[in-house]
Amino acid sequence: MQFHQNVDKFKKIYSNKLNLYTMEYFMNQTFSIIKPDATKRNITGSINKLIEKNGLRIIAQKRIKMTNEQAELFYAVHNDKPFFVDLIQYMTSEPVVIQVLAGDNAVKKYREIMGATNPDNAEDGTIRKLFALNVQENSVHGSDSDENARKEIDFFFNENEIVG
Ligand code: IDP
Ligand code: MG
Repeated sequence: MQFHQNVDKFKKIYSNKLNLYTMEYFMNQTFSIIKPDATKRNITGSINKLIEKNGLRIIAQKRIKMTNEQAELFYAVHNDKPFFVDLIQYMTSEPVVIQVLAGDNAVKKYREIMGATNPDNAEDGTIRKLFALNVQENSVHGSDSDENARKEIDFFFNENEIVG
C-alpha cells in the first residue's frame, strides 16, 4: 500500500514537472525560413547574424529545395488568396534555409526582428526593412503563434535534428 502510494505521488510530481518543462520548451521555440530571394543573393549569413545579434539561438538548420507539395501544405491557410499560386512558385524557385530558433518568447521576438510582411511598413533595423525586395520576396518566414511554431517545426524537422 505504502509503496503504491509513493509511486503514485512520484508519478504525479514527475508528470507535472514534465509538463512544465515541455510547455517552457515549446514556448521558447519558433520556426524560420530564409526564403529564396535571400539564398539567391547569398545573404543567409547576414540574416543569421541579425538573428543571433538579437538574442535568438539557431538550434536546428538545414538547406532544402522545397517541393510543391511541401509549399502547398505549409501555406495551406493562404490557398484562397490571390497571391497563393505565385507564392508557391516563388517558395520552390530556389533553395531555402529552414531553422528552429530558440529564446525567450521566440515567436514574438522573431516577428519583431523580421519586421512587417511588406518591407515598406517594416521598422528600421528589421530583416525585412534591410533585405526584403517586396511584399512577396520578403526574405524570411517566422511562425505567428506557439501552436503554429510547433506544427511547422514538426513538419520539417525530426526530433533528433534539434540539438539546442
Ligand atoms: P507573414 O510572412 O508576415 O506571416 P502572411 O500574411 O502569412 O505574412 O503571408 C505569407 C507570405 O505570403 C508573405 O510572407 C509573403 O511572402 C506572401 N504575401 C503575403 N501577402 C502578399 C501580397 O499581398 N502579395 C504577394 N505576396 C504576399
Ligand atoms: Mg504568416
